Amino acid sequence: MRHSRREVLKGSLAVAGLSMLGLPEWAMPALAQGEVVVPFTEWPENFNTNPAADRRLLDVRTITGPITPADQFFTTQHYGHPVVDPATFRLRVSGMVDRELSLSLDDLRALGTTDLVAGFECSGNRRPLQGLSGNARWTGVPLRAVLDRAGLEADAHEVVFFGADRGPESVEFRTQKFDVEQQYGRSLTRGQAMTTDALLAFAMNGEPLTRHQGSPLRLLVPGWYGAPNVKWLAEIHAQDVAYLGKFQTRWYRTLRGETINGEMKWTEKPITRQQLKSFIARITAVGGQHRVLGVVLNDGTPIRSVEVKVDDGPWQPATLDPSTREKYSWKLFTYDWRGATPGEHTLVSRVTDANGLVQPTLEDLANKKTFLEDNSQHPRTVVIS
Ligand SMILES: Nc1nc2c(c(=O)[nH]1)N[C@H]1C(S)=C(S)[C@@H](COP(=O)(O)O)O[C@H]1N2
Ligand SMILES: [Mo]
Repeated sequence: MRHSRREVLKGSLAVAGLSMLGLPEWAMPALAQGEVVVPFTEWPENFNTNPAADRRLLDVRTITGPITPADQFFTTQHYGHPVVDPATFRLRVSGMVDRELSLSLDDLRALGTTDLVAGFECSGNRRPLQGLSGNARWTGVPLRAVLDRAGLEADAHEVVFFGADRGPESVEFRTQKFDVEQQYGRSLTRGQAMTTDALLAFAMNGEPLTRHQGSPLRLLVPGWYGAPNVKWLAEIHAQDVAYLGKFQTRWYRTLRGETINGEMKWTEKPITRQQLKSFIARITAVGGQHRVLGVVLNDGTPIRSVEVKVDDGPWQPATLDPSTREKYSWKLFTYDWRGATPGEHTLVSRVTDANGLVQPTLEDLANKKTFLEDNSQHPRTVVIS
């Protein structure tokens, strides 16, 4: 199922094969001797990767390889980082199921584990930092295996995931307001739960999940934005109706003008699959040469091309890193910027997927009113001396 170890091995052999064919090998994005980062002029002066005790951003200028180390992986959440003891941990599965379950980590492992590389960003990730993004290898149990074990009843149309973290919320109803305590909750429809490659992950990059990343267990929906990846997963609850919790229906939604039946309609949709996006992570200089490194994120649809444009020049093809070709991995790309002249320059990337979908410009997104899901082309400015 999905990316077994054997497939992963096959993938890396294919990469090795590239160099045997005499094609240029991917040059590791780590800085070469004497290579220096050219500052982005739009970068905030007092950039802090830890703006709050429970929040961390990735400094995308420091990306050194396809996999983001655990101590650099971004972390963001609504109610702080709860501590859950892996030894006494039990995942509860309840509601409209044939068998209610209470599973230890060992019980979960016994259902069969798999691993895959998945990159994701928070739906609020945007310019100039783009630091609410990362890429890791996740190991866990396919969600389907757990749902099959419990047996979803015929009318169980919605599967709700609750984290162990909780906090006070004010729920509005017409003219009233109710102060209640809530857990972080997200849901998938039965169809989404059974057809996505969703994983109940207990390890990241081969190590048990850290507290920041949701120890001991989190939901991972590959190809989707971060919000559905419920950390400190405590309960799975099957029900017959849609889940209307705050973080499902109110906090993470996009107001967009769309043409439906020839008429503009303002739609409010939950964030789900990642919109096709690329951004330049850094520009470096070594011995008069310039190199651009960037990142592509999407829902797992194969990528056709990434291009880079310098000032008003033509779009030029960038090179995708073959070690990031796994379906849900973020993709890294490089572009050799030749003949950079002194002065200010603007560089921008755009990605096109196998269906011909092209990353939009900011102007193309004029009818997107709320700030989430900003996948617009992101111009970076640098000054070459
Ligand atoms: N339990 C719980 N899970 C959560 C959240 C949360 O507040 N509580 N935040 C979500 C959001 S909005 C994002 S972007 C991702 C961030 O995952 P990370 O901290 O591992 O990068 O976690 C998601 N899972
Ligand atoms: Mo998020």
